[in-house]
Amino acid sequence: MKFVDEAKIYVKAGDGGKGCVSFRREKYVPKGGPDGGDGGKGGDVVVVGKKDISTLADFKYRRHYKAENGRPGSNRNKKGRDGKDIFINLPLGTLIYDTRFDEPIYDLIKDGDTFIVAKGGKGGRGNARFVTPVHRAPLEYEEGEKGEEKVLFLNLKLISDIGIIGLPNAGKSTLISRLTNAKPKIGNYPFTTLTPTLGVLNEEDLNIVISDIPGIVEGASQGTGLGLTFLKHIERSHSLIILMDITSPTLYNDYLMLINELKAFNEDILNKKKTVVFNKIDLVDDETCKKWTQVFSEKDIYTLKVSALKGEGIEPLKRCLKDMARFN
Ligand SMILES: Nc1nc2c(ncn2[C@@H]2O[C@H](COP(=O)(O)OP(=O)(O)OP(=O)(O)O)[C@@H](O)[C@H]2O)c(=O)[nH]1
Ligand SMILES: [Mg+2]
Repeated sequence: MKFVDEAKIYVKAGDGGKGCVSFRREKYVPKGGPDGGDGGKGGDVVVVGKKDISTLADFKYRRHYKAENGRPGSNRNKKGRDGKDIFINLPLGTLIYDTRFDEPIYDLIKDGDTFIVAKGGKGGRGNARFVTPVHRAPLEYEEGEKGEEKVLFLNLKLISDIGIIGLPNAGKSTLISRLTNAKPKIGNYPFTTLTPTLGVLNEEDLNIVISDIPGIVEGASQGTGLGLTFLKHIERSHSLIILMDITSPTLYNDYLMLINELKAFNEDILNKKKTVVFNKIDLVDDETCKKWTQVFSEKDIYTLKVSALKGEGIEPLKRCLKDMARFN
């Protein structure tokens, strides 16, 4: 299914049912008392967080969500039936905005989380409720309250502990498939990954969620390549793996470029804990590895070395990720 991470939908809660005006008719009782029942409540529109949904793709096709209206009250003090609620299932990490306001009204984080995005209207009162000692035969009743209606903007920002970022072809997808249960597409060409992927690394008592996003190229902040829109999916990660292809002759400049693009997107991202990892060490000699380690350490950047393909260095990396997760 196509990955979609934004959508706009219209939601309308049910209107309350109208109150009833009625009088009891009983044999031998010339004038029965009022017995008009209240209207039922309108159904709510409720959003539900679902861990098995990963995209907002459904909302490209269906944009209107209406809950049922409450039924009118009837005679013999019978209350109208309440309208049924309607449930909209959303992926975890969906921020929900009422388009009239800037701040989100809710952030769906946990599986099974629910939130009422539009409240159903209250049912109107029937005439039986207007009786007073001096007002025995009221004709008053209330209309039901209108249900809320809103236009919602849904903005999915995936929730992961650790995000993997790097240039295209650095081996990000190979690494996530080595560390977790994720099985993303891997290819020897740039932009193999077109949509973010989540995977879970189970280590002792920890479940560390890792995300793999499309590669970032120079000028991404200006829209080159796939741009930077996918970076929003690592905004919530507490730490980052910056994965570098050690076969690049311009490794340190690649790193600076990446940092610049991140900065252009959102400076806060640079405040996250970062681990720089050199990948593809199986393709270079020890000299090259030492040289780059030195270049980075002179800038106070500590680096780990792995071969995501061959599995070398993966255990130390896992230990490091575990510590990052534990002390975040
Ligand atoms: N020799 C070697 N090749 C690797 C290693 N890691 C990844 N590769 C290869 O590098 C190529 C790119 O790997 P991917 O995992 O698709 O890279 P990516 O960073 O996800 O690329 P994009 O999704 O396009 O940004 C593939 O041909 C991998 O087999 C490694 O440690 N050693
Ligand atoms: Mg990839």
